[in-house]
Amino acid sequence: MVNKAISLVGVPTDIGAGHRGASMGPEALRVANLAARLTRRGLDVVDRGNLQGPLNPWQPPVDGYRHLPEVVAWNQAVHEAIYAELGEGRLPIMLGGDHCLAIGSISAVARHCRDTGKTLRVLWLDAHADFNTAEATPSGNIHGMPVACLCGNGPQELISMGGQVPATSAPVFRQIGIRSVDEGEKRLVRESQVSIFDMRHIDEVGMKRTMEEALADIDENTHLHVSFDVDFLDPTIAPGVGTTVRGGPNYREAQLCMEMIADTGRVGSLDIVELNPAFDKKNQTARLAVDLVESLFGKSTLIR
Ligand code: B3U
Ligand code: MN
Ligand code: MN
Repeated sequence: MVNKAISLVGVPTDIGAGHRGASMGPEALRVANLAARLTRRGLDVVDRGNLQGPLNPWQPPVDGYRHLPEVVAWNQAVHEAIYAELGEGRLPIMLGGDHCLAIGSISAVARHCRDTGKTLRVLWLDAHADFNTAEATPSGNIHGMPVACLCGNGPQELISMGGQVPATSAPVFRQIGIRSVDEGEKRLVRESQVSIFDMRHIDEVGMKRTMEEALADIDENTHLHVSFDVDFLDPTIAPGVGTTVRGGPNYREAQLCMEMIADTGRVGSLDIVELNPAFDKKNQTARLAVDLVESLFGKSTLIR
């Protein structure tokens, strides 16, 4: 259980995505009652409303990147907001928005960890490795690049966010649920020290052992950041995302994943990203995301 006050920070943009609509994610999570459900768990929750930034100009890539100046502007706003919340001793939940925004949030968390002497561990729950570069990307969409940027491989404006280049490093990451990696991206991932627990691994050893491995060596000095890309989930239960990839974790596996993270008691910040209400049915994916976030904050079926 976390005993910190929680701040919800909405970031209504799809600036880094390949489909429009993730900009509606923050409101869909509010409509699914995220704040009230966490408050009901006894947590002190404040909704800070939405950050502001440029409109999506919907342009083709320039030098391998789509909308780079706008992506930088949104991430700067995210960085400042998340860093401020952490500085006040609060636990920020970023309501995305697409996954490019993790550059701002995780660079802020890394900066906070440097300030406070904490050890950062990032759990990256996603169907994708998000390790593309301008050369490797098939799309130019920066939501496919945040992990590479955070590890120092990307445009100067994004890799220098938060003052230190790189903002963090590959060994900090544990990627879970991966099942779609582009050809050029595969080589980059292999050459990096990012730990990947892909779907084959989960199939072979199960979610329980996978999470034990991903959470190994966490101690009381660890700040756990969870970057929850909703396309982590199997599309049969979570259709409301821009890029569905079949063969993801089912409801029970996803619940166990969240419960085991909760059991560590070390969650210090969270992103909920890539929720796209334009693809959803009756807000079911938002409601599922809220269920899972409740588990992440300590809800379990039995009293343990
Ligand atoms: N790897 C592809 C697709 C993608 C990455 N992240 C999402 N989609 N959500 C790319 O465009 O980089
Ligand atoms: Mn992602
Ligand atoms: Mn994804």
